[in-house]
Amino acid sequence: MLNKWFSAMEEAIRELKHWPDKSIQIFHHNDADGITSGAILTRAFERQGYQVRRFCLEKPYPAVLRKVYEQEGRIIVFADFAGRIAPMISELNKGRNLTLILDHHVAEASTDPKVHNLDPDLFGLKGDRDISGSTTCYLFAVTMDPINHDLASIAAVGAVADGFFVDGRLVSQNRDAALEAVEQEKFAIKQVEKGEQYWLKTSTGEIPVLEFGDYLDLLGGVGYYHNGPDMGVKVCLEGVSPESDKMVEELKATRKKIFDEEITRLQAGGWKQATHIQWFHVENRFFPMGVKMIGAFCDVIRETKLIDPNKYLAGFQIIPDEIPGFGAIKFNEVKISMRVSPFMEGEIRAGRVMGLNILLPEATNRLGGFSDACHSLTAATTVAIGKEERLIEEMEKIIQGESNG
Ligand SMILES: [Mn+2]
Repeated sequence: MLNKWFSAMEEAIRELKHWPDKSIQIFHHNDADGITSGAILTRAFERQGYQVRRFCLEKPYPAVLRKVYEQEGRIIVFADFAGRIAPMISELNKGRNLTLILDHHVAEASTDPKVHNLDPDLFGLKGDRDISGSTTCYLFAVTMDPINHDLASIAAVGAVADGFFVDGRLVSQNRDAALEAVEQEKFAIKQVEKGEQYWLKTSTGEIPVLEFGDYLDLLGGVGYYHNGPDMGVKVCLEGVSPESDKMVEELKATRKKIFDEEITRLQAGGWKQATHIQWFHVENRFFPMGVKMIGAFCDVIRETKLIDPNKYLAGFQIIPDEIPGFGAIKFNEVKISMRVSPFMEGEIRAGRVMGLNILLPEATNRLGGFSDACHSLTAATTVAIGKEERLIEEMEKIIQGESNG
């Protein structure tokens, strides 16, 4: 199976080298794994002489993809997302652009020979165990040119930050990348009681990789609309600097201020109450933070006295009509993030109440929205602006076992 994956990558690289366009557009995710993926690919393609344009996305929104695929004859690369939507990308592409997908999430096969879905999930590896987005990009880069072996430590950072361990340790391809980085003296592995701790060796000393991952997550998430992802990629390739430290401190202060203000609003009666769901809407008040932050805010309050522990918790945030560096784009969409209190968590785990993975996607579908990451205890989808109240009502209907309409 693995041989097949490497053959598929070699085939894609052959095609890449014969493609007339010598510029590459990289679209990558904004978490630590996605930022390290973007950094690895940028360096690797630049080394091959390509002119690289890099765009960081919180999600591969269909509106963005439609605009991307207005182009023809280009080379388009997706990193740390898009594995599952290869069929949709194939439909949009229709053989016109060379597309490479370097994701590690659960994937579906491409239906366009010009769309190379190189997601290792299609070749027997598990993205939530064996291989991160960053390690996927790293192995692609090394297959393209062994000179890229020096990027192993960046791959290992993404793997640790994505947080998939077996008995507290990286395994499989992720582990191999980390061991390579250790050999290159850029990485250290320390045995601790419950597994391993990972350290990044830098010119200014050793940094715990989990801490460095948080640093990248902050740049990518809190700093999304403030050039944070660019700084994140720079930090991966060149190391942290006083400039990046300053940016991270400012972003932490921004997040604290915005969250504190929102908590004050909720205390002052900013809630809306349905029978089983308590919800609120931050409109555009979280800008310039990315839309991942509505989920992060729900995480902050879900265990506090701010919420009714017997109800589901939902927050809405408007998706700005802009992708940094890519330009204006009309989304007209709002993101909903849902969480639950520790009490409700127990109820869901015991099967006494419905999990968010059923409740939210079902209601979102009824309103023609877009479901993405839905798990039983955390879930997020998007719907058109103006449908917020109806989405809550649909969920109430589902909870009460009523039929559609
Ligand atoms: Mn990832």
